Amino acid sequence: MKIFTLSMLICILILPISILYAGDSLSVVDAWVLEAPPGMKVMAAYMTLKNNSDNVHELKGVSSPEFERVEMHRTIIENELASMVKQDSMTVNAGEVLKFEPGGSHLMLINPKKILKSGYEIDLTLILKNEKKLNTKAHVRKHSEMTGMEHHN
Ligand SMILES: [Cu+2]
Repeated sequence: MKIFTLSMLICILILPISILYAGDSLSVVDAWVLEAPPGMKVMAAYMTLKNNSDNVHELKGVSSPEFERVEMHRTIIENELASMVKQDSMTVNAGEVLKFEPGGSHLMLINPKKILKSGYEIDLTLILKNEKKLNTKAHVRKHSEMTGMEHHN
């Protein structure tokens, strides 16, 4: 069919262009929040930051309308004990990927303004150096929905 071939052609043409335009930017992919038990005052958020540019990008902070405040935490293991250290900024070097993931760096969402169950979408605003902002949506997931995790009952 003609329409089909045409749309295929458009797709083929658009794809390399969008990759090209991503060339000078920082992108955030797969942001999600772990559902917390009722009454919990903090939730953890995870995401992947991709720096497709030739410049260093610096994340200075994160905010969300659903929470009082958001902190960036790094997990450090010392004497077999894991502890979280608040970070004032996090760097994504040129061409590199920064992962916020369970057991590693994460966002700490503090004091939710309402109960946020799985399926809910949370708005996150990443504040970069030069006051540039990057918005993303993070889906709340149950522990059993964690990527790469099998759920057995
Ligand atoms: Cu933390």
